[in-house]
Amino acid sequence: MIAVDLAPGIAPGRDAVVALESTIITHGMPYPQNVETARRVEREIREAGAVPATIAVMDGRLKIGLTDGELEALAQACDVAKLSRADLAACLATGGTGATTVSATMIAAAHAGIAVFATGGIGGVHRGAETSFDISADLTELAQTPVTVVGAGAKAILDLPKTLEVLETNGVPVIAYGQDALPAFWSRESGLPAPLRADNPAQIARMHRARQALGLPGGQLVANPIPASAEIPREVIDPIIGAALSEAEAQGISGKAVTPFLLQRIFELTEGRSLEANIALVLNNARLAAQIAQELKTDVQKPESVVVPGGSLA
Ligand code: PSU
Ligand code: MN
Repeated sequence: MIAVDLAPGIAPGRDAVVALESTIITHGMPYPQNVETARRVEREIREAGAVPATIAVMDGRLKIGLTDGELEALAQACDVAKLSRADLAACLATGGTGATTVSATMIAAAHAGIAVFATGGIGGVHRGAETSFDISADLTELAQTPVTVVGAGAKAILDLPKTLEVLETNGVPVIAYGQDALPAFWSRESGLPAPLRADNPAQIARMHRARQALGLPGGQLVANPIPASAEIPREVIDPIIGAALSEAEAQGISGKAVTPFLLQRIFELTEGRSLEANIALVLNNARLAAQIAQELKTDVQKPESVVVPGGSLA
């Protein structure tokens, strides 16, 4: 048995709930901007009419929704484990504490009956994966756990064409929001077309329902471009990403340490601009996720049926 603590005020059957991850707090941003952002993201979701549920493991308990004190403790801790699908159960079984990545957050959200999750950007296929085999567990999670994940695309530190290929192979819909191009985290455009496009939250909710109606496992990735006022154009960020990647290679950084190392170095090399952009895109994703969660809730009450010869897929 595992201990699941659903915070008071979070009722996935009743409310439009948006799950939030905690690795972005512990490994993705420095203190105190990490906790400030976590609080602002929660506020943004409430103001948009939904209920936030930040997910983490604390002392062996799976927390769906954190108190402000827990958020602060997590943000200040410097030795918190980074939990993906592979580590979640072990952390719970041993009474540990850990921050959930996209994959572990999706598992916890689905377990609690939460269908929508907002993050910054998912992990993906790392550059050089043809030799390192470093492919984030986020991709295979999207293939099997029924949660709609709103991110600003995959992080631009990755090999984006390969990331799209793996998502395609695994049957994961990648839906650009309001544009044809795939966004690239800090930049609005990656130079690659997105496989799919949606222009409003209701369409995304219908796509989520249609997958359920077909009995398809897995979720979908909504790639929401960073607001134009906060973006770092590709020509500015690309050489910086290149420099950070060379440093990671020279220092032999590997495995779980790669993404946090790169985000920290890019923060330093951009003198904080990458963090400002990261905060703006997370808030933007939280707003969209709140709208999708509300649409999904209304959708449950008024399912839109798809008529097929001989029956209905609603
Ligand atoms: N989005 C951000 N910052 C982050 C992450 C997402 O804006 O730090 C985290 C997520 O938890 C994601 C993880 O799952 O980075 C990817 O790590 P890896 O590449 O090791 O799979
Ligand atoms: Mn990895």
